[in-house]
Amino acid sequence: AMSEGEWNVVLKAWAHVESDPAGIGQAVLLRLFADHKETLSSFPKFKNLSPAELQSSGDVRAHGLIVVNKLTEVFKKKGEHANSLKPLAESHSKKHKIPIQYFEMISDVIVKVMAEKIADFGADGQAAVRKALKVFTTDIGIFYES
Ligand code: HE5
Repeated sequence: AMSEGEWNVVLKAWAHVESDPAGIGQAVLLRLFADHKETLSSFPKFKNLSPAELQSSGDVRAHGLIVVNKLTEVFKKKGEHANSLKPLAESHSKKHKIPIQYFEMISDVIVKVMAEKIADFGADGQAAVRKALKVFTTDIGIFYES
């Protein structure tokens, strides 16, 4: 579990993400599709787009915003997030059929994109965000199995 102090480090770094949630969300999805091409086939709306079309797609940007906003909501709960995660886990496992590994992939990508975009995202900030995303993914995974 995460300490109060670790959650506060996460929320301080995440405040930079909240200052441009659509831009960061778009960058995260584009990097996910570039680094882990298999994830693109989970998106019926995106899977037939070329790399150039993905770059300029308003739908990709809109979905990036939805993903970031959900993480903002979850992180602000500082671990008391079970009630938020259940519908998210059920839609991803049953409806969208997203392998849990894709949550690990997007977690790595989020930390990479943050490291590129945030000037003062040091080792402690990166470690705290990585840990928060690990808790998030583990707790989603519990609902996947049940
Ligand atoms: O589940 C929903 O709401 C509870 C539907 C909207 C939604 C989706 C859909 C939300 C809020 C999220 N995703 C949030 C979210 C946070 C984590 C980091 N997602 Zn999501 N997703 C949706 C993730 C992680 C994640 C990894 C992958 C490969 N997600 C996906 C894929 C995915 C897909 C295919 C959809 C369905 C909507 C869509 O296709 O939008 C263009």
